[in-house]
Amino acid sequence: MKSDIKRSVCPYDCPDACGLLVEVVDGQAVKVMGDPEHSFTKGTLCPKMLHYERTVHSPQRLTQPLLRVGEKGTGKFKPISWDEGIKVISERWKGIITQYGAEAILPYSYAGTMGAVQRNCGEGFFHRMGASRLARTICASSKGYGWAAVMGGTLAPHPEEVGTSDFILIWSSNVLATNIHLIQYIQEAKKRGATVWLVDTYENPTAHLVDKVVLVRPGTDGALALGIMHILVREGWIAQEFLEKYVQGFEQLRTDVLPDYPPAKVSQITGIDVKLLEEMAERYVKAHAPFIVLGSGLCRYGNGAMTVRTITCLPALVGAWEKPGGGLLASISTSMVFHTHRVTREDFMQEPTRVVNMNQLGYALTELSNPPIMSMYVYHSNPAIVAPDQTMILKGLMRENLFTVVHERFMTDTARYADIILPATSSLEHADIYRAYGHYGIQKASPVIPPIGEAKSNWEVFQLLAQAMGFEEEFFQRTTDELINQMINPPAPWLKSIDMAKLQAGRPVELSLPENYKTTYLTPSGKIELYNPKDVEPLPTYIEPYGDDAPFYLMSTPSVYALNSSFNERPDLLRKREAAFLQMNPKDAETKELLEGQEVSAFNERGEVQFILKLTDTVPQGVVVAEGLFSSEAMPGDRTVNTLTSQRLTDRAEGSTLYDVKVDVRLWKV
Ligand SMILES: Nc1nc2c(c(=O)[nH]1)N[C@H]1C(S)=C(S)[C@@H](COP(=O)(O)OP(=O)(O)OC[C@H]3O[C@@H](n4cnc5c(=O)[nH]c(N)nc54)[C@H](O)[C@@H]3O)O[C@H]1N2
Ligand SMILES: Nc1nc2c(c(=O)[nH]1)N[C@H]1C(S)=C(S)[C@@H](COP(=O)(O)OP(=O)(O)OC[C@H]3O[C@@H](n4cnc5c(=O)[nH]c(N)nc54)[C@H](O)[C@@H]3O)O[C@H]1N2
Ligand code: SF4
Ligand SMILES: [Mo]
Repeated sequence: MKSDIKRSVCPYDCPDACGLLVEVVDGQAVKVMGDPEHSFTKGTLCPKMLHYERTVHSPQRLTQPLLRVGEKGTGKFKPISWDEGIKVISERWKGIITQYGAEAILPYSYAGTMGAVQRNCGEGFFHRMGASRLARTICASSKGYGWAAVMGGTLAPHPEEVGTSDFILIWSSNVLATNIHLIQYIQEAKKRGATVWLVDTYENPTAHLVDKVVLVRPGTDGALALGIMHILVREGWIAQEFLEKYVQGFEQLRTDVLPDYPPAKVSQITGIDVKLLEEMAERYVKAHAPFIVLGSGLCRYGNGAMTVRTITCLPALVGAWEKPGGGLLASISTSMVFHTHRVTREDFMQEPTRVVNMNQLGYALTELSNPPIMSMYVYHSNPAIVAPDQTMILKGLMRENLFTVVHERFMTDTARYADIILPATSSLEHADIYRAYGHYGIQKASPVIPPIGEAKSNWEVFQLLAQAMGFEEEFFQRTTDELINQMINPPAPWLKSIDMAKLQAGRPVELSLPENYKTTYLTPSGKIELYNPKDVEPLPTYIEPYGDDAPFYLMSTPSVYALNSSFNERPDLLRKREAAFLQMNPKDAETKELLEGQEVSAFNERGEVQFILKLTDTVPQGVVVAEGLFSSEAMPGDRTVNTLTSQRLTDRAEGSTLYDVKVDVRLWKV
């Protein structure tokens, strides 16, 4: 039988955005490989995507629209036709709009696919409707805020820089799981003699790759950064010329802030030994080109934005930005290369509508009034598992008068609560265009196989819904390919530097960076702003995280074998994860009289979740770790980890505080 190799892109919410080669036989994807032509991912894939064909052709794929026939949440549905499904939805929505107004309808979406069209196309539809808007801040909005407070719109360093650094600080990231292709550059640097440290709250799996792990008390990294800066200034280890030429506000930071953070005090806050603090500062300054790989874990605290802002100040003090291999990589943004507004269509909104924060969905579904949320349309997200405060969310989803539609590839926990489920295509079945947040590549993808069953893409569904709602704008007639073309034509200035024919042909292309971009600061002052006069708090400082009144900080961190709640459909990957473990230090277990392998429950004022206890010295006392977001089916009990997390927001940018949560632990079953 004829076999074709076709190009595609990994659609998941991962900085690497790998180029894929898909072997297709008779309309079936039979093998998925990395594309060697991709300049960052170079033909290798992570363990999750090596067998993406198992996800795409999984027997668990939803293939038909479904209508609920049982109690909410019980997962009892009967198949219906697309026509019927669209009719029921549009009629319910028209009724809700008449009775409550369109703001009673809430779209809920996040990052099931990162493709610029499929991810964003619902916006145009819901803006036209006048629905409530969703503040999509669950991931790392506070990180973006913290970076921008110091660096404005400055371009992030090319990841290749890591390869020429001689001191790499992986700060709050588990790159082995979340940014696996960065490791090639880390290894390259190590071969040249670089030292690599990890700053984290536990020895996460990346610890195997590094020379030293610095364990910090959760949520206190801001104090750590201030402590290091205190030592740099105390010792006169600062890059005076760089500061004079490129930096605003060093004097204010030096006199108004840093004296408050001597090593002894910082040690008390962070739990890091004074000696180690001194060593860290010395290593940082004595390195020729120190590089910080800044993960997102630490931004998900009540002080997250300020923490990121404070750490972002560090490279300026030692002039790291001037050196090849020096700097700090928080996240790469190339948003200006696509005309995304042509898909999000803010102009369709007659007047600004209500904004609901996605981190406070529980509150929105149970308490919000004027108007209450009467319908929710969920697409490429799984809020019953990924969003904080599961108890409140499930209470909301159980509301008999809430009309819930879920557009999904699988019967997720959220889908179980739907009134109508619509089957979604996977990325191999629809077209899109992708950029990345871990490199400067972009790539277009065409469908490589036909849709599975009756699945439709996000855009196809919005087109059907628009028609049924009577939205007559020509926009809703455009094909996916037309939307893609409108995003890149005429090319934005930055896009002019690339080979458009190559992009159109679906091959990976890389944007080129301007010369001297690492010393070109796109801030209001044109300098790195240690002092930011536009911020309510013009100088960095340390703010305490929220915490809770409980003994253990809970880290619910990414798993190597899953991506948020995606990949729960894969028995092969679930087997690798073994079970939903709660990792705890043996000394804490002794105090609590708990034993390895016992079924325990972690609990706090928001609820209780069952886990299998795993004892390990890689987790310090006072911290417990649950890697990966499991479906409720894969848990020992009926609840999943976000029962324990809270709807509290970050200090700025309304981000999630998913790690700023404490629990107690007790025996559940022997
Ligand atoms: N395999 C896999 N890959 C993924 C994901 C996944 O779930 N699985 N998720 C994807 C998504 S959506 C994102 S946003 C990225 C996130 O990827 P990264 O930016 O790498 O961030 P996280 O892995 O979320 O950060 C978690 C790390 O921060 C640590 N941490 C938590 N609190 C603190 C703290 O107070 N201080 C310090 N120093 N460390 C702390 C945790 O212990 C953990 O090791 O990864 C993406 N890639
Ligand atoms: N406790 C805790 N909670 C977390 C995190 C954590 O570290 N700890 N991480 C947080 C972070 S960083 C993030 S970004 C969020 C992520 O939250 P989400 O964006 O909700 O991510 P996923 O869990 O991957 O769910 C995506 C869903 O989209 C579906 N899907 C995929 N492609 C398509 C498509 O083309 N169309 C449609 N309609 N559906 C599709 C998938 O089947 C999947 O069920 O989770 C957050 N939640
Ligand atoms: S999840 Fe990340 S590392 Fe894995 S294939 Fe996709 S982009 Fe690449
Ligand atoms: Mo994320």
